[in-house]
Amino acid sequence: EAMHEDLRRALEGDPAGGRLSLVYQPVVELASGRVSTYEALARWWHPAHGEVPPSTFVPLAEETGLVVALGRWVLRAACAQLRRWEAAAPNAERPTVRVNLSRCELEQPTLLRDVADALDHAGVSGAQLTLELPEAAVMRRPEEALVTLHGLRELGVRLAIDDFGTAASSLGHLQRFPVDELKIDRGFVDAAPEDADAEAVVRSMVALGRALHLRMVAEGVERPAQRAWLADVGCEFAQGYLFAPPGAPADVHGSASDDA
Ligand code: G
Ligand code: G
Ligand code: MN
Ligand code: NA
Repeated sequence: EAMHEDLRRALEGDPAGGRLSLVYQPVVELASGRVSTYEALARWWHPAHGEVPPSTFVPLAEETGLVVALGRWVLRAACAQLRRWEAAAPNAERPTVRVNLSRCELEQPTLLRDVADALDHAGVSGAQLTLELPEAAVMRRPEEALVTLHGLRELGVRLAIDDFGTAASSLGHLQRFPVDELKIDRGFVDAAPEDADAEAVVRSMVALGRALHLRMVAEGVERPAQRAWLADVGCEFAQGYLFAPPGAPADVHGSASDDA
């Protein structure tokens, strides 16, 4: 009965707990229209309840001690997918992937080892992995986060602040954090460019990020007018339904893939 027991089974690969998978959503370079990388998003298909959203099962995992196992599963599955993309297109540029971490995952003492193990196990380079860290997660205990972020950087992974703008970053911390990228929360992108306040806020975020030499990614882009305006204000990358919704890995690369 208990949902977390089913989640535990699914994490162990027992079909009685349903099935975990990853879908992938592209990040597009606005100037060229090229897909630059893919964000992995976890899905859980439960035998009785159907699709359970990550906004439900990630907190469930956190409350029941399954969060370490879930994080390991996601990292391993995403790195394994990198290998399959490489095998399917050996002469292409090395594929890259992005994985989301919750605050709780960021604060796990096993995080560095788990990331290193996932990379080693799949035989992929740290440079092929970006970790998306919610702004609220890194800003909650910034001194501790700083140590973790440096440790992650030593593994060669890239770091992005996700949902940027939602948690009142201290600009001092932002400047000191070894991050590569800011993802502007879709709440700001939604209303822009028509809403003058949203327009000004996003424009300022892009200017700030560029001044700090950070790559800027706008999320939740749904309309052509947003795309044109973002390119105009100097945001180089974007993600959203306008380009593609999250999809199965075979869809995103149009080539062979096993089930993740
Ligand atoms: O995929 P969807 O839009 O439903 O994602 C909803 C939320 O769940 C997003 O905030 C996303 O970052 C988070 N999420 C999706 N997949 C994962 C995952 O593998 N791990 C963690 N920690 N969060 C995830
Ligand atoms: O917090 P995070 O950025 O990881 O959330 C990713 C979530 O955003 C995914 O669940 C994905 O389905 C959703 N998403 C991606 N693109 C769009 C979009 O253009 N519009 C809306 N409304 N949601 C989106
Ligand atoms: Mn994200
Ligand atoms: Na986000």
